[in-house]
Amino acid sequence: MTLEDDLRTVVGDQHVLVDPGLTASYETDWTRRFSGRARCVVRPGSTGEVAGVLRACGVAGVAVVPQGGNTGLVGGGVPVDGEVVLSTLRLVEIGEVDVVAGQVTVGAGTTVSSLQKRVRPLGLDFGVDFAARDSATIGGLVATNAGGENVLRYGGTRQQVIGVEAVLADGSVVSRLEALPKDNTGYDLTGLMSGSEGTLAVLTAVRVRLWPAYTKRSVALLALDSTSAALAVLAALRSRLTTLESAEFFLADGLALVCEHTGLPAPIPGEHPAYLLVECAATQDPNEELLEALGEVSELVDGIADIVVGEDGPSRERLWRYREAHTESISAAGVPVKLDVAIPHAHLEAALAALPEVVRGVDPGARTIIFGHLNEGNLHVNVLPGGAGVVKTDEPHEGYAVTDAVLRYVVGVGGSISAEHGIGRAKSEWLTLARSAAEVAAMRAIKDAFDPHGLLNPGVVLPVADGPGGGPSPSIDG
Ligand code: 2HG
Ligand code: ZN
Repeated sequence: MTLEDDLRTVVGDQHVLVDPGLTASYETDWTRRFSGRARCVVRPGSTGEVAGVLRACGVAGVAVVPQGGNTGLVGGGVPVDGEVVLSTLRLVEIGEVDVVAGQVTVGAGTTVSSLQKRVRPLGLDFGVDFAARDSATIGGLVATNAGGENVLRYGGTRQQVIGVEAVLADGSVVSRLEALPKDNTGYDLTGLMSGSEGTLAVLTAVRVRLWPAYTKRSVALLALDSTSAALAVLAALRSRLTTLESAEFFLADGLALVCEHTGLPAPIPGEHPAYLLVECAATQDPNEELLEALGEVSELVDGIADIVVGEDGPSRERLWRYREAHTESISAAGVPVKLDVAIPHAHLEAALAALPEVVRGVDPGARTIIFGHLNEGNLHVNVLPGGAGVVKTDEPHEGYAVTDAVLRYVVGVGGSISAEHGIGRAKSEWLTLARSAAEVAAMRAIKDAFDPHGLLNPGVVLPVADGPGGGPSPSIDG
């Protein structure tokens, strides 16, 4: 019996995909930068089937790459060479919503938008949201500890997770889906799963916290002379508006790409160095208090060139489109190197000026587009490489020099090499740049305890010593 035969016995013939025409969409990530070859794609329909898949792969000694909606941006959910891709897309059951506790249990393959559709009619909402909501799955959000557009108000995914059900590498199931708001019994395995990127277990279900659904919303887009002005506006708005939910920023070059790609006109006449999009949400219409706060802030902060406000649904959506269309507009212009970093606010203005230069130092023809989540200093540094022959030919792999230069700059100013997308394969070589030898050793010990045979997502988060993406990592002390 082959591994494929065993897998067919576990999940049924139609859920083991081997035909290249059927496996292709699971083998390349959304950016088209990361792709590999899967031995097969297996689509279990229950926790028991996930356990059976892991047991069969363990016996065969074949590694497993867990995958949700395949919207990851760091190469953490696609195969390299010959792994089994375990898709969670059939694990979509949504349990009964506990409106008193404000909780619900969902299958790991449930998309953000299906969860929203289920709970919003009950007056509740999920705390994490972002542009890929129609494809990104809750299991993927937990695996990457995704952030998104509402972290300012609700925190990231880890803060939304009350419990998980997960299958360990040996096929055993840990299940902690009870709804107790206070429970300190032993180590927090649930917390450990958030951000583990499929390297410790396969998540099959998640119990999430729900918040009151705020249906009344107001959005403003501000054109600013500098990012410092944007930070001053944000600080002033945060202290005036308890309803503030999002504070997103982008720059002139990103906006130009979006307008070119979408055909939208400029939202505000003229070209401005920085744009800040803020959204308030409440049970009562927050428009008046947003306008009042913006009036006060305009008196206080220098450098606000113009403000447009979106009060009704269509105008709010139109303003959001300028921010949310950045990812697709950049991808339409090429295959970017995506670096998702966080910078302390005190260094933000300098970093925004320095990063394009840092990139040009290693790739003179590159275009660097930066946008992101201002409140968390989370910059999405997207680099469209220069023309052929410009990228260093002695790079260990494409994008290495740009990644190395940007991440060294970021660590040098006390920033994080992964704000919300995870480390994946894209950044595992730089883990030791950002974490001490003692921390990495502790992470390796955790990985070895959960997955002693290296079955789950090898090379993700922790670099493999030898093999693709492996080799010695740049060191924290130089
Ligand atoms: C966003 O904030 C996502 O829109 C994607 O995190 C960021 O495309 C990116 O670099
Ligand atoms: Zn983001």
